[in-house]
Amino acid sequence: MKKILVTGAAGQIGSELVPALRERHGGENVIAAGHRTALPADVQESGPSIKLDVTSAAEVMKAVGELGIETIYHMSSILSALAESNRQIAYAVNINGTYNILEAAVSHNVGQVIIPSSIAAFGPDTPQENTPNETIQRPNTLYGISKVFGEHLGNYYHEKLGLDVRGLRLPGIISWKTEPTAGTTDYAVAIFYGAIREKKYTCYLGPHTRLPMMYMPDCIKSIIDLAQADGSGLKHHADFNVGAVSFTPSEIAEAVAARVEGFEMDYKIDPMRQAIADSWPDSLDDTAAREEWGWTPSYDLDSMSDDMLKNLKIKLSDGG
Ligand code: AKB
Repeated sequence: MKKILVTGAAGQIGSELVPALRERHGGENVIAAGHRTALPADVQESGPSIKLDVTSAAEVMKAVGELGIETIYHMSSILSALAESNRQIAYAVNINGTYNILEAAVSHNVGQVIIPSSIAAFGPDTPQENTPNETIQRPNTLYGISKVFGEHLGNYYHEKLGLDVRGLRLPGIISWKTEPTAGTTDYAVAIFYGAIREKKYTCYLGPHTRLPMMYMPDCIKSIIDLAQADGSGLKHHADFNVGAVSFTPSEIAEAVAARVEGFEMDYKIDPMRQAIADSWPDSLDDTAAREEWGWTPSYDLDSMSDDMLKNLKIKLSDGG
């Protein structure tokens, strides 16, 4: 069987996407590629892995060619908050890395490339409620600019070079396995760690900052469903809105307090992350994803909070 390459396999999404793909396609067929951060033990033990610096065109070209790759899930990305303070690395990974992956894919006849985009591909001029799939984008963060670049480049490689590139604009992702720390939506993960460890959390976004969010099982499902969708039914390619839930810090705090007795949240606003969050949509219109490949999320705020607390308690009591 032809091989699947997952870049960014140590990251929040990559570390859960690899096991999901291995379950479907067999452990030996899914190659986990990481760079600086060590891969989680289960990813390392359940199939092959390589060290891959996506900013090196030569390394990417060699790996894709020598490993006989048929599909690439390009998950490497420097997230919004870190990208603002590390422009050079963010540019190298998010812009050059994406270009290197697409060029290697074309050179080695890769069948399909999945490149996630983000709600960060929108900006302060975008309509914030029920943001349409096609609308003004104009992001004002380096991460957002790199995501718009990835969408356009993906659509270009599809139209001009016949490469099957697909991508979706993911909301903030909530998960218990790998804690994200470089983004703007990460408060919605950190709140659960605070609740379990000390029954309190200090939030860096204001109480009424509404953002689109999604629980990890829905995120993995959206990525795999899009990859497997019949291409003949797709009008969009690298730029699908995918919605799930939308909430504010005060609403998730209420959901956590209903489940963790004595939980309290206070606020210490981080102006940089607040400005980023204020430039992003409150909610997404994902009609195109629903109509073209049958997207439907399963988790709402309550079911997500129940599952997060259950699994994170187990992880933290095991010393994770
Ligand atoms: C971030 O906050 O940077 C990411 C994203 C919304 O893409 N979680």
